Amino acid sequence: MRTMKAAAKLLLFVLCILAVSLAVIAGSPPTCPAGLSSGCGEWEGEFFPGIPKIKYEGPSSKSPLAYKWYNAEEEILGKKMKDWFRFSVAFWHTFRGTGGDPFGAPTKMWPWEDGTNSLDMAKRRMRANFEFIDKLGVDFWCFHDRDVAPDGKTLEEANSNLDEVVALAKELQGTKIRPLWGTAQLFMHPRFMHGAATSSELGVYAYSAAQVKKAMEVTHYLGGENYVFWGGREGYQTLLNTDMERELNHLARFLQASVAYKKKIGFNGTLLIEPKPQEPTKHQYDWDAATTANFLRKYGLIGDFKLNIECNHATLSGHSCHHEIETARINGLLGNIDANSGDPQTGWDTDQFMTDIMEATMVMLSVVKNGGIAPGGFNFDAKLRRESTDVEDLFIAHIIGMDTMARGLRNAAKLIEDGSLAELVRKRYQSFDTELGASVEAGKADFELLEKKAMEWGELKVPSGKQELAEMILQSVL
Ligand code: XUL
Ligand code: CO
Repeated sequence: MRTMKAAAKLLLFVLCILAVSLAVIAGSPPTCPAGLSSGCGEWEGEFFPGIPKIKYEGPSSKSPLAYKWYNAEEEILGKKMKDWFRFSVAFWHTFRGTGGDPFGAPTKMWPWEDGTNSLDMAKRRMRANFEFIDKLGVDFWCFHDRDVAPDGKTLEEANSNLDEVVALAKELQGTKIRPLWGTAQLFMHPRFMHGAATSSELGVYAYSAAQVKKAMEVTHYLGGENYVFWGGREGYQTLLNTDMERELNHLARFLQASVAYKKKIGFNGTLLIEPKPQEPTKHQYDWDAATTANFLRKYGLIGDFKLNIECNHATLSGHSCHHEIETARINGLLGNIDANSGDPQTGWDTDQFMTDIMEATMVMLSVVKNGGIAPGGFNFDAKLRRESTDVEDLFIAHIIGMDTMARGLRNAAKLIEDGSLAELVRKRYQSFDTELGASVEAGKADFELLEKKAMEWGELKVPSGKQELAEMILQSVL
């Protein structure tokens, strides 16, 4: 039995040697995936062969690889479309999204992937990223530290991996492209299971600080215009084991230290907090825009931070995206938009590209009122569906996301130029455009004066709110 096993092993070995020798004689090892050069080192040629630079062809175009509504250089309301939007590609979804879900294996194995998380693979992916950005014709990208470079056995090793990939990114960016924002991924590794800045463990708090320090440095090095804090696991599962007040105090200290470090390294980018209500924790501390604004005020951070509003997070918190954007705007906190959407029937963060033109129009009405959101922009924190597995789907998804927002902007401009919606709103409050109304708004009308007026006016005839008319006006521009 033993000798039979040994003979079989020997036969296998001889066959292997034969296969490898034949491959060498034939000129290329048989194991190199398509697209890789012999020796399996560098990727040869384009990552997206056959995909042209995406151009504006107008609404009558039937090409899936052309913009129908987004025309980068066209001026709308006195600003080029590209300057209203400052569109950005999210590295994590576009280049690290696998299509895996809790019930199923990854479905996407892009041709340039070799199934590893090596440094070589990280560099190859980075090259694919910049070809994608160039063909899409956008100027920005967003990243987490751990999406772009492999983690290390030690923090030093992780930092050195990051330095190596970021040096290549800087070279590939050229003079035009830069990060809309960078961030640290403080949620994937098991060390962050109780949170990062709100972890019950001091060691994790320190590790998180070190990671943010480094991520901020590389964002600055790459010319990034903003830096994002999404509170990955900053929240709790039950108050039975949680000192909420202490955790929030820690979070505030962490953010204060980040402001100090930003100043120390001369990083002028805006610091952004991205609210989200649940997922992964049951109760995330940055629940929504209003909760986050209150937190920033309480801890004296309101002048140092703005908000990054993500549409899918907005709907998870029971608000519409435009409600969250408007809440941020009226508090002087509208910094950036993670442009995506959820599914109306699915109660989690599905991160879909936005295709709802009505919602996009409402969003853009707020953005226009804000005078734009630069130095922020629109980041596509959105991913392909698990079942969308063609390379061209990456382009099609971004094109429809950009065209939807562009239609939103065009519609918002029509509404503003038409003026009847603004007039409807103005009329609704016209009772305050009086002497008494002005003194109410100036805080000068006391209760005695108001009681006298109420008695004088008697029973009131309260006018219609005209919601359906407002909806009719909105629909007339879609
Ligand atoms: C998670 C999410 C993140 C942040 C960056 O829901 O939106 O991708 O945008 O950490
Ligand atoms: Co986001």
